[in-house]
Amino acid sequence: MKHICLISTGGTIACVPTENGLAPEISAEELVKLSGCGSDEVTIDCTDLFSMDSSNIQPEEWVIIADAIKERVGSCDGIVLTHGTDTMAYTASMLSFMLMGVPIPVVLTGAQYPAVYPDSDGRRNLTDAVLAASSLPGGVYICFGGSVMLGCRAVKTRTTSLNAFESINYPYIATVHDGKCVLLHTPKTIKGFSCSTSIEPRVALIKIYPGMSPELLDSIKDIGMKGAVVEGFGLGGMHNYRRDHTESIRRLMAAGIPVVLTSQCLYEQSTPDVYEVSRSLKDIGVISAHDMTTEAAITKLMWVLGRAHDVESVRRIMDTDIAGELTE
Ligand code: ASN
Repeated sequence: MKHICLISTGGTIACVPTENGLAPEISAEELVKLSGCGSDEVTIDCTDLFSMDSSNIQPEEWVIIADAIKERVGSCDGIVLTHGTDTMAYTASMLSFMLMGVPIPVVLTGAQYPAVYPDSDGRRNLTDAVLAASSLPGGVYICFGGSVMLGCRAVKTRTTSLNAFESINYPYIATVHDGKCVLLHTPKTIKGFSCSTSIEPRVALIKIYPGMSPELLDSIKDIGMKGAVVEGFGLGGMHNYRRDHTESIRRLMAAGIPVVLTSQCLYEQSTPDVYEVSRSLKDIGVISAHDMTTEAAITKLMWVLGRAHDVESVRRIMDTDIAGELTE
């Protein structure tokens, strides 16, 4: 008999139609009843942590979620967290860092359509997530549309389709069908569980576009940002003439604000090494996100800034694989 803790936080899976649109109101207990995910082989212990559209999930909620999971590690075989899909990849990435080395599976799931709708994907997703949480090795995952992904490699790539998430630059962990969770790839084991929720949310995420004013980058210092992720073009290029972004990034780094370079492309790695136009970014010491997703890069930077304060220490941790988010 497996013992699973189900923690609900809201999202479409828990929504009901209201005068003002879909609003999350269904409890974890009701979700279990609707999906029929309990069985003779599993007991499910339900907790309603909060009931929010995930567009409102912020660093404060991540800390509450991580603490709720930490409290339950040791008293159950796995945890299922129901969550809205819109920011699920951010939460899964942040939990991967906050709960580094978690010895049991923590499986996030949700739905594109409310579980109360007759053709909702939510009931299947929840049943699949309970199966995944009963059988996977320790780690943070997203289970959605029959696929299980490492939490820090998942990205929401579709607004309405049932296969809303993809695993980016990393193999799928498992597939769930016909009541079976089939392991496809075993993630590396991280020894020693520690829950570390100290983070620095004052981090900017800036997408470069043709003609963008470099003052936009400069201004993040004036509004108190402690770090930035910059999405460059392709491998990580950006203007270095007429409007010189490199010079703005140099000023930020010199002021002790670490800048992480990532790509606007979803797949494959970013690097300032290849093109002349971005070589000076390397010279000024920009930190490469390598093949991390933007969701992993921004949440990792918040987490790293919670424990490291100078640019070189931040670089060292950003360059180190913590939870499978990075191919070293
Ligand atoms: N707006 C919803 C949420 O993220 C979307 C969903 O769950 N499908 O909470």
